[in-house]
Amino acid sequence: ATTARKARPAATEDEAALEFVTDVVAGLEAKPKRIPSKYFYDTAGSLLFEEITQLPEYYPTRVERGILTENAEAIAALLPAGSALVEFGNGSSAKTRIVLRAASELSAYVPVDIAAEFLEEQAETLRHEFPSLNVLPVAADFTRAFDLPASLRTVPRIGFFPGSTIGNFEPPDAAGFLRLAGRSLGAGAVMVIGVDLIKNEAALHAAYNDAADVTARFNLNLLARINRELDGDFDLDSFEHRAFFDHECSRIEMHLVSRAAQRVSIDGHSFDFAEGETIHTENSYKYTVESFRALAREAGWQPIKVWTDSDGWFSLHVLVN
Ligand code: AVI
Repeated sequence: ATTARKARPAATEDEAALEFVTDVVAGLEAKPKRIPSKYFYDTAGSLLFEEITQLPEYYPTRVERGILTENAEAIAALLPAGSALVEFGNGSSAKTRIVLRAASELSAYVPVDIAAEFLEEQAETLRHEFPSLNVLPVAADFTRAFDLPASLRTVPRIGFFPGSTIGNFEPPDAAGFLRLAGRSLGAGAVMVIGVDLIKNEAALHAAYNDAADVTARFNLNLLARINRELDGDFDLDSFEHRAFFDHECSRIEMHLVSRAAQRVSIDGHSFDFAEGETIHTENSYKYTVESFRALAREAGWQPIKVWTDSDGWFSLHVLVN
């Protein structure tokens, strides 16, 4: 078992490195230039994202935590006793603990994440905090099909996907993810999912253009990561952060704007930038309660309950498969 556990992350890491260089080269050869937002999250990027979640302007984390705290008992009541809670992501957040504390009759907690080492560390911490809970981490890319531990074959499953991470998927991919999650979790499974809502543009704009420039550093870290891991020579001072709300698409777009005409080399390839040309680095889709419910239905889930905060800024949905 020890060998299997060690071999899996190593193979996954090699594949991930190859996919990173392939995606970056293809993305910078495309017009307009783009890089998938999943590459934000190396160690430095994950720490910067942690910092973002604590910013006064970045309401999603705070508001969702409030919804979970206020409705923890009602949420727990919707989860069948003896179920396994399968979190899409590493479960390092305070939100996981709110659910684990309220749903005391869970048989297991299964965080699923690609970052194997961090996942195992977080699992160990949770085992100490919840000694009677069976914590069974799965090192896998949760956007693809993965196997749940065999011991859970006959146990009802609950999916947990907080943080509005679903908003970073293109809507067809969000539906695809939900469909796949439905297959992994099985018929009759429950899904608890956080979804950020459309709101006044000033609040949306501020959340992605914070005064302390943490989001700018988070965005620019992508270029620093390419320099570190792919032998790139991006000059970070000659790119700047841009984020804005696109009404038509109901999404925040993040870009890195080239301040000058320049040539950048990465892994032996060169890329030319015109002054003002951008790399599109992220979309963060915002939904209405109804537009998200329609997406969930299209992906085979039945919406049974939704909570929002009193301002209607964030929603927490319960879906049944
Ligand atoms: C992880 N995800 C939900 C964040 C969001 O709000 O779309 C990522 C983020 N990008 C900039 N700030 C936060």
